[in-house]
Amino acid sequence: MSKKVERTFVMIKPGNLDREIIDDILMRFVKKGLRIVKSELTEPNKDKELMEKHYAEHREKDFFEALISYATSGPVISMILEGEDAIAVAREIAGATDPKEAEPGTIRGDYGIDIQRNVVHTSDSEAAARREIALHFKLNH
Ligand code: FUP
Repeated sequence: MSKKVERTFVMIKPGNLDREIIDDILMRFVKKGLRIVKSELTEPNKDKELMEKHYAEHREKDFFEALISYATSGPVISMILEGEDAIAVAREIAGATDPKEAEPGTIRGDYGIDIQRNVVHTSDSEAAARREIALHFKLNH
């Protein structure tokens, strides 16, 4: 199958900035060949609407309120990563949603605390990547 250069949106979630794991997380993506096109320390804790839009697909779920409350509990690092098959590669590096199920060697497997505090978000499709990049960086890439 041919590979193509893609961009994906990655976010290091609240509660991780003072855990001394940020450089390791960034290096995992870079070592796999993804380039950091843009990165920003942002404060969605001051922008609940942004996170409600980010997680809009989960609006009807019973965990939605808790998820938004966590997602807006502190600053995050937002990034655009680019590379071959960037969307799938970044999700592989992140690991399964629930850290209990994530393989050792993945970010969530190594650093995830529980399903909510699972360290990173990465886009799950091309449409999601486009939407999330536009939403978080207020522009289209
Ligand atoms: P992922 O694409 O791996 O980030 O996972 P999902 O889109 O399925 O879920 C988005 C976020 O909702 C997860 F990162 C964590 C949170 N979540 C919960 O808090 N509780 C749940 O039961 C399921 C997901």
